[in-house]
Amino acid sequence: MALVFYSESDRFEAWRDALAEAVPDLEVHNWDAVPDPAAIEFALVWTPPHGSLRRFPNLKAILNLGAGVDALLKDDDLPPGVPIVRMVDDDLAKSMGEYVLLHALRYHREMPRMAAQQRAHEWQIVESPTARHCRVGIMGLGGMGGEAARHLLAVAFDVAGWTRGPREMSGVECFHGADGFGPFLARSDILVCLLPLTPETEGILNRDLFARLPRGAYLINAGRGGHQVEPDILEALDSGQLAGATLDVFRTEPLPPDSPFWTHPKVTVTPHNASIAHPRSAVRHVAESIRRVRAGEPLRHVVTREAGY
Ligand code: NDP
Ligand code: OXD
Repeated sequence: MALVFYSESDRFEAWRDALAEAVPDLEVHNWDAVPDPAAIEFALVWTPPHGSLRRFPNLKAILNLGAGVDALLKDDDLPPGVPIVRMVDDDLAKSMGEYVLLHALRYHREMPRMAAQQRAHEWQIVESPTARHCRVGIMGLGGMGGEAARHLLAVAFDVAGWTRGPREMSGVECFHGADGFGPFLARSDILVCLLPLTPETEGILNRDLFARLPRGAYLINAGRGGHQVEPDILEALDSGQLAGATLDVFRTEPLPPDSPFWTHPKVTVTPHNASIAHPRSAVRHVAESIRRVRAGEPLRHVVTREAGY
């Protein structure tokens, strides 16, 4: 059995070594060094070139190196019928939980205001209520959103989630679908976007949505840049409808040097590193998918191509 690897942002050697330990009898080949394409049964990839996976006629599974499969699904020439498995990993989720908790606490404790006061040598006491008085709304309660919710609940934020279909999660007020969207937004002092980018969610972070949030709400987007209507974010910040935004993802990445987000006083930019899959932990998920294929067991975390996630 053999696996081919493609990524411009993950290290082949690190994955090769992790796989050698986790699945010792698996042959692992880098993209440009595949001796026999017909022997390849697994593709472990992040945004391979358009149409290129067709080159492997015996693929049994495409294993995505990230949780989001939007970039992969842009390829309209993927091998038909081959299951696509998205990345699901404990460390990946926990890292996202930390990111969301960090920025929610920063807003809740008004750290941007404290920083401005410090720059102005201004000693002005600002009282923060405890987190249970702060309502956080998470768009998407999957692997990422679910773990973000658990991190926020651990410090007693008042947490709600919004999903496509009905969901239950202990301690979280759950909303779903179009009917649930308005009430969900109306109770989100801090809005967190952890949706996948799909035809339904493209451009969802727009002027209409911001108008339905409490005035002075905060936005944390670690989903995808494609969720953002970026001029609408700037407009909402400038009008005060949004008090601040923490953005990990952008329409164009890397963020161009002349983007107004870099210097906007109400914006925190992070370079799409809210959470990154590391082979030392994520190899378990890859090995488990391979084991399942070998054992003839159904794969888990398979993407529904039509839904886009
Ligand atoms: P999952 O597939 O586990 O969860 C997706 C969630 O989004 C589900 O709760 C789903 O609802 C909900 N959802 C999907 N479509 C809609 C819709 N139209 N309306 C309302 N809710 C919807 O994905 P993950 O949690 O693993 O990942 C989410 C995204 O996070 C990734 O696609 C990626 O874009 C981003 N990400 C970003 C990272 C970063 O570093 N910035 C790192 C990792 C991921 P339901 O439960 O009903 O299916
Ligand atoms: C992912 C990401 O989808 O890193 O995993 O964005």
